[in-house]
Amino acid sequence: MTRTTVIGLILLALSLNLLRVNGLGSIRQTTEEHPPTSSDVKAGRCSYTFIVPQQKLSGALCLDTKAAAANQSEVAALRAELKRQQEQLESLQTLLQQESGFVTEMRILRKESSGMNARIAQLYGQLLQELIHKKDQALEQRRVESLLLNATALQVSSNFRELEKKYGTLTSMMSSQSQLIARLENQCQCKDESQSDPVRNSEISNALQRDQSALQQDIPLGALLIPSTTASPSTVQPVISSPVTKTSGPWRDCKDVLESGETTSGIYLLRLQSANRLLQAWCEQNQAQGGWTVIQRRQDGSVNFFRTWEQYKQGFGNLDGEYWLGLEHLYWLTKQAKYKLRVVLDDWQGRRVFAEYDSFRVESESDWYRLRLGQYRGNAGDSLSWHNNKAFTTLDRDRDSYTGNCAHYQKGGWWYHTCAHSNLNGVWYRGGHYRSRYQDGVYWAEFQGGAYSLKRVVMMVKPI
Ligand SMILES: [Ca+2]
Repeated sequence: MTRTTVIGLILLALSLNLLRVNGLGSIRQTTEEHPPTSSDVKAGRCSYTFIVPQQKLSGALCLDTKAAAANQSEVAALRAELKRQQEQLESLQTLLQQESGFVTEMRILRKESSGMNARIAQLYGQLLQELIHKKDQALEQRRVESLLLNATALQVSSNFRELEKKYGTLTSMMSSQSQLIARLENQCQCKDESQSDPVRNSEISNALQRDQSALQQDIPLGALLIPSTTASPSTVQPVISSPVTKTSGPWRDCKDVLESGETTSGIYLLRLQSANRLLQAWCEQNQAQGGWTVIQRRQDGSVNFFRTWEQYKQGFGNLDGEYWLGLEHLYWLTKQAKYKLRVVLDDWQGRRVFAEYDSFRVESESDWYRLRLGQYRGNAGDSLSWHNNKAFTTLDRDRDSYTGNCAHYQKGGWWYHTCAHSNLNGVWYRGGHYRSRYQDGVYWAEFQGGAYSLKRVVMMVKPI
């Protein structure tokens, strides 16, 4: 039931009440205006007294004035009540009018609300459509991405097959290069030393050494090709070369040679005690009072020092050029007596320095030709004591303290630690400062640093 209906019912009830009150008033009024009856006469003064038998009261009664006064006050009260109810009626009518205003306003609001509902429904429809559209777009995008991925996978697969082919070619070329090196080395052993071309030898050997570096650095295949000439890069074993000694020997070492009156530097035949083996070595008789047996020399990059354990054990190179005497020879040589080591270093600016150690020997092969060094003196700086008591490491025998193989990175065998303060068996770079991924030059860190490849280095020993 609406508010308006309720108010209407209230008004109806009030009107009925009013009618009831008015009716009663008229009845009572009628009673008041009723003409005086015989009882009114009885209420007046009587001059006569009659004695009549008591009979039952019948007919009209005399009106009591006090009661009449009471009825009048009741009427006044009813009128007041009537007035109050009329006022209430008026206020209710006013409320009813206000309510009518509210009703109108509510109708307007309802109308607006239904309009808004329609708008919301429309927007919802649009939104739904948009969502469906986006979903379709996402599906389409996924489809395109899938197509692209498939295409990429095909491309990658194709590239992989090409790389496999290239790898096969590379492996084949490496194999043929190894065969070529072996053939060249064999030819070199057979060839007369006097007919060899030192300049050509130097170039080819350096090329070989660089090529081996290139193999580690993934340089394209073309860079690995070397000229198929018959020139000799180096020898496996030290080779006899000029000058020819006047006396026959053999001697224990180069100090023995000097003491026997041979004061010319050159190649001499030595017989190592204990081992009772013969070998040739260059004797340096002009520097530092002479008597020095040269165990290693670098001067022009003519010999590849990136070699295997077996080659470092037996020795390699040219006795009048670059060479390594051999670890096994070093072991027997330094076993004969107490030797000292002298390292002579020349840079590309003509400066010469030296480092001397008051004792030097290497252990046997069973102890990996471990280095045993004495006290340093000299003006080159001490870059070898850090390597004291370290085993020898080559490309194929890793005995260094580094997780990887230091010989692999530094391109030569040495008594590596983790890895080196010096490596005189690295790549001979022309000009000093060199560019390389690794520190693989011929260097002595305390003299010119690790990124400087020295021009000439000699390692030599002499009994104390
Ligand atoms: Ca290692």
